[in-house]
Amino acid sequence: MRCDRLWRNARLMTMVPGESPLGEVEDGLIAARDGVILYAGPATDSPVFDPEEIIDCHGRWIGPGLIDCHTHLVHGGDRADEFQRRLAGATYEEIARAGGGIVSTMRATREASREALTESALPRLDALIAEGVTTVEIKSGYGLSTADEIKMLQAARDLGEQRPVQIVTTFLGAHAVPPEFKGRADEYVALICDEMLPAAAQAGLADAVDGFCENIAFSTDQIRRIFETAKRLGLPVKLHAEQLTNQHGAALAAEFGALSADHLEHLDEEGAAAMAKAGTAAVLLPGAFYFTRETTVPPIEMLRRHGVPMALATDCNPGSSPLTSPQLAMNMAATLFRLTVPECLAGFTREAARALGHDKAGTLEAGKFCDLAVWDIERPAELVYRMGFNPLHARYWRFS
Ligand code: DI6
Ligand code: FE
Repeated sequence: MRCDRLWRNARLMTMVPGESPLGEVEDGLIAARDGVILYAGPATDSPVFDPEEIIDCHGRWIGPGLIDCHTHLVHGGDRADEFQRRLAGATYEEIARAGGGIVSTMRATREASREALTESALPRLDALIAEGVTTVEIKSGYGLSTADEIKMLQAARDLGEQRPVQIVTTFLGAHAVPPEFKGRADEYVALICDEMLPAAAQAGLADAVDGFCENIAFSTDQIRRIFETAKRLGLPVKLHAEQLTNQHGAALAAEFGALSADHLEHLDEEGAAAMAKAGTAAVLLPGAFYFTRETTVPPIEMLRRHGVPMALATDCNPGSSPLTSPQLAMNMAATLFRLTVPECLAGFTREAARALGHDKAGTLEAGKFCDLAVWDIERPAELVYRMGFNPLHARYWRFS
């Protein structure tokens, strides 16, 4: 059978659920054509291929390209000054209430052009790519006006033109109430539902709709209105839920069949049960937990007990998680949340794909996109164990 490329002499972590936790294959082979996997499995069971190019992996491990399923990669400026204020004692909530926080990034984002936003996000995207990332979700949420939210989503899409990576975009107009709507949050929500979200959807710029459900952001009633609009427009939803307090946002997200509920430090049993029933994934964000010095750990054991799928992401954003290392995020998930090595690796591959509703990535299987990360390691646990060391040998994204 003709194929474009064939990788041989590889150890595979296919991440296909089965007998071994990572779907390990000792003497593995992958064949791909037109950017899609034709075969991934034991060399002994492989059909005979006639490849254009053969890559000898010399026993290295190949896994699915990593998927960062929750980022705010596109934004103006940074918040290093705010970080310093927090070191001097101010809390995240105090800074947010005093007009800093998300709103200060909003100002910098509004001032930046679409091109400048793309330009400033490229080094962050390159950092992810350098660690084997092949799919990145990017949210809006720092423009907070129709034109500026559209500009952010366009900048995110532009990143996908400039690098060999799949960009998935999420509309997050309900990230914060912009200053011109101070004290009139309901009116801002009406603007989102009547104008912003329909405009983003019509322009084909939103793959999903997100919100920040929190006492310093939007109530469940307000999020419900936005989710109803998303539903009308045929867009899937997800939610920043129970990050700082328990608002019962996860249960609301589950009610709308959300792809994911994210953060979840303050999730309760009812929320977990609702998520399990709806098939809503938990996206855990240890970078934000670490950086904000949160002390309540997400209820991992409860999520396991209910069988809620767990994904991991960097949450790369200037305020609560200036993190561009999925490998460090895996280490943090293990160290701070006590996730197992297979849970960490699945969290950045198979379960991250699920959290994006992406059925063509996240595992090494025939029919999936040929998004591969080749690792110079002896055993998969090294990817979770090391801190600040990147063993990526090569990365393949479909045709490149
Ligand atoms: N939760 C977070 O941790 C980020 N957004 C959100 O809804 C924080 C974003 C920021 O501080 O800029
Ligand atoms: Fe976030």
